[in-house]
Amino acid sequence: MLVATLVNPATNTTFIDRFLATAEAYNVPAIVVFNKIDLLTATEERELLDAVCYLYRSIGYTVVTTSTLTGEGLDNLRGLLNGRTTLLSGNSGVGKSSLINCLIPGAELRVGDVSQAHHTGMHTTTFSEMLDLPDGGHLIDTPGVKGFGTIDFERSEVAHYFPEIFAVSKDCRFNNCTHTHEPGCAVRDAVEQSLISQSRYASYLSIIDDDPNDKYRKPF
Ligand SMILES: Nc1nc2c(ncn2[C@@H]2O[C@H](COP(=O)(O)OP(=O)(O)O)[C@@H](O)[C@H]2O)c(=O)[nH]1
Ligand SMILES: [Mg+2]
Ligand SMILES: [Zn+2]
Repeated sequence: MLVATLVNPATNTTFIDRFLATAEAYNVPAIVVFNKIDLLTATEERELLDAVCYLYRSIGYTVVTTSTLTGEGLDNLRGLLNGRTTLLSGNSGVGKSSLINCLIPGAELRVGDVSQAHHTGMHTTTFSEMLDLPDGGHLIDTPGVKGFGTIDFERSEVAHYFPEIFAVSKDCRFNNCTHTHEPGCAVRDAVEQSLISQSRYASYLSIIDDDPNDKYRKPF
């Protein structure tokens, strides 16, 4: 489960796409949670939320929108997590620990920034930790992730981990098409026709441009 936020902080879409591509590569089902929706009060912000939810749902991902403040979306999330073991990932400050505190009464994970961090005896998210969900299943809290490399990806297989790009790539003229410059590329056509999102295509390009020696240091 990737926890993301559109504001405070704004999660980079490349980061979301790297996470999802890595989950695809290892056949781990992924869900995306957009948290802190209570902060999205402006019309443009609500429209952006609708657009990103639509984008990732149209690719086939389960997307949930939540607020740990208002409780919106939490029942939905509970239903998805029930009886399963789920690892929470996402940038620091998006509300992973807050979500766990809502889902597991008594978990009392420490939330917020370091300045609030003088409560001895409370948990800090400096290591991964597995907690029991009240109705069965487990949650694994992880420290905030700053970057997300794409370990062990061959340049030619990256498209396999973007389901909508992979589907369209069957129509490329060349079967070894990298979807960057080749004539008759169905993927670039689909991007031009807005059938594939610009941001997803940009994420694809950023992964195939990764320097294999520098995969852990990308600031995404
Ligand atoms: N407005 C708002 N703030 C939230 C929400 N969830 C968490 N926060 C705040 O965001 C900050 C970081 O939360 P935390 O759970 O520590 O994030 P983590 O680093 O991902 O574990 C804290 O100040 C929380 O109170 C939410 O749904 N809405
Ligand atoms: Mg935390
Ligand atoms: Zn192509």
